[in-house]
Amino acid sequence: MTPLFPALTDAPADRPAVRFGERSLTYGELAAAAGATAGRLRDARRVAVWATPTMETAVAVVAALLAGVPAVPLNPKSGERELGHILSDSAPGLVLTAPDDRLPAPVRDLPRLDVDVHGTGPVPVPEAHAEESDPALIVYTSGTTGPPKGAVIPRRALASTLDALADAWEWTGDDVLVHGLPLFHVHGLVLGVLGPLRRGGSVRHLGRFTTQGVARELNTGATMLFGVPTMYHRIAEAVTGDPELVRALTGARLLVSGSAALPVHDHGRIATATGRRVIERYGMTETLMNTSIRADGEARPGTVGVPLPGVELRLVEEDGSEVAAYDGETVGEIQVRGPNLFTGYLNRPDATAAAFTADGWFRTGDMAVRDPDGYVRIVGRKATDLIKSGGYKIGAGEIENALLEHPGVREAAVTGEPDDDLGERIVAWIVPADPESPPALEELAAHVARRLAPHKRPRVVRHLDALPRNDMGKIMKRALAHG
Ligand code: MCA
Ligand code: AMP
Repeated sequence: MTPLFPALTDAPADRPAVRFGERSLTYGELAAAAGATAGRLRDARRVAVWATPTMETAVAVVAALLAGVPAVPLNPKSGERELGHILSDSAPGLVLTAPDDRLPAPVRDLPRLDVDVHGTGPVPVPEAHAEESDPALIVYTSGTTGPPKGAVIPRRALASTLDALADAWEWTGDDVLVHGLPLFHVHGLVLGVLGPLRRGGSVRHLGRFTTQGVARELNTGATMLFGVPTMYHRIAEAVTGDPELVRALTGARLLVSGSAALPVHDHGRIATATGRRVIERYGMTETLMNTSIRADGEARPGTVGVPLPGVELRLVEEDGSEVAAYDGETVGEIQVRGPNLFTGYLNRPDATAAAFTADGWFRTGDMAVRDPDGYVRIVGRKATDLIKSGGYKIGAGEIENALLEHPGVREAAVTGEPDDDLGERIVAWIVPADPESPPALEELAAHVARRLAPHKRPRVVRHLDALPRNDMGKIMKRALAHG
């Protein structure tokens, strides 16, 4: 297949590529460092990347792609239980880290390769003879029950989604992207790091999202901003009374939100303060990007735009029949097909088979309507047991399982509740083992954060005498949420 990153060999060596805080690499330096690291991966079958928001992560992932070795990004804040599952499921041969990283169990048991961002080595050409169907990344994503599944993303999907976005957004090598997204998910890693590099442009990562960081970078040459709705909500809160932020947003070429719905209220506040419209795109770990508002199209708040080039999208009713109407009313499940799709869940043929229809469409589980001109409006989700909090997808089942391991918990149910900042907040409904001394929120939050990840911790705990159950003994979550 043609190279994923032509600019590594073709761009002027002194062209800026990646910046994290004070540290930056040009294309020449990135090619040398990633080339050197790639050279050390030749014998690896699969590698893990300790995906801190640092230069080392960017170099490590580019190196793995150059070497044709699939990379598994790890959330460095994940707890032992979650890391243990991902490592045993994906069985990486080594972990790529920054030299000063301290690794927790069980990651520290892997052979480690410290990435030297100043290393020098030839860029493997043509990218280790990789095929377009070869796995590029394995990204873990939560389901309704059980531990996260590894979505196997082929090289073809990376190339096609990034090129489709370039078409939709008029994204070129002249763009300078700023963001503060985590690098262990598709949004921050694929769109936010690999995207600019495929275009021959540059990315400035904030290390940690702040509205001040966004303002500083957009006021000093950055042209695009990517963020989850929580970040735009925080921008909307800060923008009135912050002339620097107003100037930054007003001058940006493109403000893009994704990973969850951006409330119309926040769209409106940003538009009122800056005259600028945030545009939304819709994707999934399994599908990469499916739809977007186009740079040359109408920014219509509450919609995620139109299917990207190469992506087939249909709405399907409960009985399997296709929604023919473009009436803004008839709801169906979004199903997609195209070169942007993953190839399956690692070691989970059952889950993979269940995710596709017989004729090869991927069932997203997202419910939507279509406007007469094809704009897609997401109106809900099939599974009530999936929660989107801060743009992270979180399965109720994995948190319930973790809560049930706490000695103070007899029964547990987890739901999502609307939250202005996070979109949804995680609520734990608990039947305490001892009603006289129920476990406190802080205790349960720390328990979940330690096992799974801090973003999966409950933000609210409610104690009950018993969980509402139907005749079959199944917990009635809707009764909880509305009770
Ligand atoms: C708090 N913390 C704790 C605890 N309580 N740590 C351990 N135990 C506890 N009990 C720590 C947290 O680890 C964190 O540490 C800090 O306190 C604040 O935590 P939190 O409140 O969770 O963070 P936040 O500041 O509210 O984060 C908001 C955020 C974040 C920055 C918007 O949610 C975020 O980065 N979201 C992005 C999600 C994303 O990229 N999703 C893409 C997947 P510290 O201070 O050290 O950080 S979706 C996708 O990829 C598809 C394809 C798509 O469409 O995009
Ligand atoms: P993840 O599994 O973390 O990749 O999350 C994918 C899910 O995020 C999708 O199935 C949607 O439910 C949601 N999502 C992503 N982008 C948007 C958006 N712009 N509007 C609404 N939901 C979105």
